[in-house]
Amino acid sequence: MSSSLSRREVLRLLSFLSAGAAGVASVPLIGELFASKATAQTSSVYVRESIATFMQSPTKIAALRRGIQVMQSRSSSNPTSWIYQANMHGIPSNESRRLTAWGTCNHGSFFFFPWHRMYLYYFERILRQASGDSTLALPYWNYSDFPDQRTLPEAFRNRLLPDGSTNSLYVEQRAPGINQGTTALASAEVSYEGAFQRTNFFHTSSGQQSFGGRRATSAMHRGSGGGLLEGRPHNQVHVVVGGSSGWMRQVEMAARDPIFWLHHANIDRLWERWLLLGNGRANPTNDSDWMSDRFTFFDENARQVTMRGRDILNTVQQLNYRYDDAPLGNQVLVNGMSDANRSTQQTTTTPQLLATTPINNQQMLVELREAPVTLNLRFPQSQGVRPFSSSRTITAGSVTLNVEKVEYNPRNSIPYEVYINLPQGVPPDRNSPYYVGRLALFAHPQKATFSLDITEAVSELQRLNLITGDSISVTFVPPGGEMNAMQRTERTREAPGVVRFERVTITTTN
Ligand SMILES: [Cu+2]
Repeated sequence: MSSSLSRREVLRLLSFLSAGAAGVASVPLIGELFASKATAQTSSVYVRESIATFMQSPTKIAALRRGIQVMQSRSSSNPTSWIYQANMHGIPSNESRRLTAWGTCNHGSFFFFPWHRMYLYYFERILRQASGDSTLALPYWNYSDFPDQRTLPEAFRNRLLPDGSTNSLYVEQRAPGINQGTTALASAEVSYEGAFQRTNFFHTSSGQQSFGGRRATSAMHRGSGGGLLEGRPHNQVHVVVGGSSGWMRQVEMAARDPIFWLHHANIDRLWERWLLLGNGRANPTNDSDWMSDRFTFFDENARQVTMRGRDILNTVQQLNYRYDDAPLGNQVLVNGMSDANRSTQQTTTTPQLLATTPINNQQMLVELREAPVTLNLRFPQSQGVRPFSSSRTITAGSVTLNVEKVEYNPRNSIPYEVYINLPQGVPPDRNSPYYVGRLALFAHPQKATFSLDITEAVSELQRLNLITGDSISVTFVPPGGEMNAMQRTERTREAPGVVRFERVTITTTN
């Protein structure tokens, strides 16, 4: 799946190039994206650039590092300090203070997107002022469109700069392999296709899916109704970068890692891209809670402000920023999706059970530790046709892997790799068609169901005849090298906690 996805991504890029981004003013051509030239700025609109472009300007990188350093030098009770800002996302367990707006991030509901946009907006203003560079805009990490940009951007990897000074973009608390640049994000971890196929911004009950998350009437710190994009790439990237106990995998620490802000800028950019696809894709502007609920932030003068959904709908007109990439045409991004397919996305059928691990009356828990675990799933007796046989096309619907009632240590647990039908004796490979992504328990409530969209993976396995229709298995694998490296670098710390759950199911909404 991953290799074909990359190919598809390349094709997409090529069709974008040939389309020439006609009619879009001041959009950089791809050649310029890689060149060091800055996008011509005709107005006062700040342009958030891909870090690959941004890094080519020593001036810009220096401004970014300086801004972070200055923020880090401020007292944690100062709202424009690095720690104050990070604590707005989540409060570390050893922190007894509860200052204004701390611990107010929104996950697992349709407030995820607007809250993080507001958070980034004020953070960017603070960072710009701290840097002393009035032109500084937040870069984004484009692991989405370019497979060769899926390792941590180089500027973030080293503790020290060539002149011996401290690199404020570096933190030690990342997964092994991330700071070395040897671990790349896999296609199955960053794919946004499933999310982009959705035309509904929100959903209203569990079992449904949407781009942006379940509807809520008020702020939700840790909800279980995350939208598809929040699941992947958002949660996936958090746990791959953070590993078992790094900062990015913990809600309370994530925003202390400078890469957090570039990751979220990319998520914010993908929201813009989704809207551009049209065909009913829109923000929920009819929802009064989404539009009018107020969230608290601080501006660059440490002045307390509030913001509502209605204040952040248009990034150019209301927030004075845009992203450096062109609005891609519909035909480019939704190729392979039929109209009939798209029209069924909105229907609210209850998910059908395709397969499940056996349930016994004791509700035996499955425990994941340091060794791989394979579970064989059974098909419900009532099923006439085997659910994954070639005679049954499931590619038109969506298929979800559910891990039910998961318990885990939010500060320290292994982000297991998940494989479907991995044959015995075949070494797990995140670039193989069996790989469907991580058990990405980020901001995940205890004993809630973790869901992963596996539509693409299953249809690819079907195409390759790797699902026979007689059986299906799910394998959880600790990331290669993770345990050894953890034991080496964190000998004095506690071992990652056991992950427990009740059962695994595969469901479809078709
Ligand atoms: Cu995040």
